Amino acid sequence: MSNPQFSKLIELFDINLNINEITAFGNGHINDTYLVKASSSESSDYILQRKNHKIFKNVPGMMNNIVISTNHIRNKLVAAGEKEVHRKVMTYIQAKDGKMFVNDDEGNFWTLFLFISDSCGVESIQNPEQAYCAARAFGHFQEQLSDLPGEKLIETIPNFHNGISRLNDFQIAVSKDLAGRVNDNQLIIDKILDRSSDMTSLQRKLDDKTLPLRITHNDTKINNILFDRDNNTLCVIDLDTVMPGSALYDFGDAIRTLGNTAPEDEPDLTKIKFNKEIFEAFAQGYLSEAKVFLNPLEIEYLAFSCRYMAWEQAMRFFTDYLNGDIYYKTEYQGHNLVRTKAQIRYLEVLEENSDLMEAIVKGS
Ligand code: ADP
Ligand code: GN1
Ligand code: MG
Repeated sequence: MSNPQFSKLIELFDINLNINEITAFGNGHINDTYLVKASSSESSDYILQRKNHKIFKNVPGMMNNIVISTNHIRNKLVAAGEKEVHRKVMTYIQAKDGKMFVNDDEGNFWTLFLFISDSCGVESIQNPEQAYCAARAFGHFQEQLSDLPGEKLIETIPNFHNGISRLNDFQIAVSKDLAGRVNDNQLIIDKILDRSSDMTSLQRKLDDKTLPLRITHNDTKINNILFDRDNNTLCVIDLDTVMPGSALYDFGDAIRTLGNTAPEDEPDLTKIKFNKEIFEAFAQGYLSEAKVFLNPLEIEYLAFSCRYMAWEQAMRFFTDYLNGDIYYKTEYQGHNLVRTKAQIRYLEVLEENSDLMEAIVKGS
């Protein structure tokens, strides 16, 4: 898309903005993100984002979720006398027609939100203090939304972290074998299936309501938190998947990236290790915020949730590989297979450390 086309889209939003430049930004796997720099330093910068409507099939519903949850958090921050509210919660800009998105000629959905200046995201955790702060931010986010009635929010991706439904999608992908990739990868299939009965127990406990549904973030990768220059957390971003879910998804998904000494697509499996100090700091930080609303069974399942999210993610990457790489952005041929192998190795590492993790949670 050319700059005049971007400018035409931005004009549809309800702001006055003289644009200096628009550049591609961030490295998410789903949406397309652009930084919109204002020509005057007096004016704020913005982020223009094309939402992936093949994945988020109900963008208006998703934006409604985001408005409800950010307004809920904003009201609390204002009531608490917070001075820098726009740095502590995301601010989405309305279009001139009152909607929270605009459409281009091809039917794509675009959203605009305030760029939080002097902030940075981190791709890999630097030290236990940072993990403690990140955990508090995710725990606090859940706490801020804990009194928001769940019925108000839709499921932006139905059954997003439902292990039974994910397993079903995986089994369909294996039986269809659309890309002819099953034969070479039987060991991976076995490793996923061997654990399926244990792993789907989480969903069974949600289905019979032994575990509660809450409003959760559902994509708690470390790069979905913004820090300021002094390493303090500012706010949780990437709110597309905020919807009813289990608190365990957020804890487990954060440890999926934070607790791993290597990136999620590390090809050298010997580099994948469990970072005990980071896990300890994260568990302490999370529980310092979340102990007030979690029930005992949720706390008991925290260490398990880390294995669950690694298993689920391995299965999601592999399902996409079998389907011919149609969901996640990939950087090279076989990227999803590399991601799958790295997630499975990480899952094995977590299994080797499960007693230690249980003990750390108990002591936190
Ligand atoms: P994706 O869904 O593709 O992961 P994100 O919404 O997470 O996209 O945005 C991509 C990156 O852009 C983030 O990792 C972060 O570095 C940066 N970013 C997102 N929102 C903001 C914001 N409001 N202010 C500053 N930077 C942001
Ligand atoms: C996607 O959009 P991004 O990169 O933050 C995915 C997550 C996965 C993650 C794996 C909507 O997150 O669920 O855990 O990739 N988001 C969606 O890196 O599927
Ligand atoms: Mg993101």
